[in-house]
Amino acid sequence: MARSAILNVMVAAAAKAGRSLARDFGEVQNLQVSLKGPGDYVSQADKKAEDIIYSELSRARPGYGFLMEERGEVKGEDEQHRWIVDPLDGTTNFLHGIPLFAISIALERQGKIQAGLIYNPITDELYTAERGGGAFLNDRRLRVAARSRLADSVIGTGVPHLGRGHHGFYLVELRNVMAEVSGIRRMGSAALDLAYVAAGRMDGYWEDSLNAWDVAAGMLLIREAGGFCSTKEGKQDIFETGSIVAGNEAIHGALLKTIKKPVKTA
Ligand code: 2AM
Ligand code: CA
Ligand code: CA
Ligand code: CA
Repeated sequence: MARSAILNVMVAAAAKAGRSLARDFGEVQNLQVSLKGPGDYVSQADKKAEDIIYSELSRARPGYGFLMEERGEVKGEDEQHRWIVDPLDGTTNFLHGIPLFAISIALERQGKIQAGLIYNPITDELYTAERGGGAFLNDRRLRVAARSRLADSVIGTGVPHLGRGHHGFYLVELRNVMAEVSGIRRMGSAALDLAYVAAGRMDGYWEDSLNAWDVAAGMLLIREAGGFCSTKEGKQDIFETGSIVAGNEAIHGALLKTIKKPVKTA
């Protein structure tokens, strides 16, 4: 598959950062780890990977701005373009030796996501998408799953934890979804969750309290794989509230309805 110049730039940055993450994953017990907030860890591995991506992308496209998890917003001279980067999505998995984590890189042009990449350096699975150009896992074109009933579906989610607000509403959502689906999965990497939905491995996914860098690349992957994603309120701009619901058209619609069902008192 011939990749565009911009995807080649993103793939090269992710490959280099991925080698750094894979090395650090092999010696995870020696990494310096610090706490950003309750339950919110960051390691040297996150920072090294982010530094690599920052310098590779800056060199290839001087002047583009950045929004990165560890650096925050870095304004560029070029106000049309911005990279949205999570250098390590799934830090908790990483620090526990669980090989479910990914690099997520998206390129925004005039406020629209133009290209997206999600890369798991341990499985060497590379997900890429360009606006209007389809979504791919390595060289294979992706399509969201075709199952249209929740009863047949496996649905991914993210479970709130220490430091992520009050959780009562989530338990209601989870109870509603549990009652209607074939299975629920909790992987611990929002970027991989979205990539798995794009690849048709999971039929749908929902989570709250996410940031742009968790979802920017994954949303494009899903849309380019024929899927739908929105906030829980059905808004297209998921950066507004930080919740996300994804799936094919039928599952996306069914999930939106199901998570909002009122609490039943038995
Ligand atoms: P991270 O590993 O990059 O921090 C897991 O459900 C998802 O939530 C992951 O994408 C993870 O991204 C993110 N996450 C983990 N801890 C978080 C926190 N304290 N606040 C917001 N998002 C978090
Ligand atoms: Ca983090
Ligand atoms: Ca993240
Ligand atoms: Ca991260």
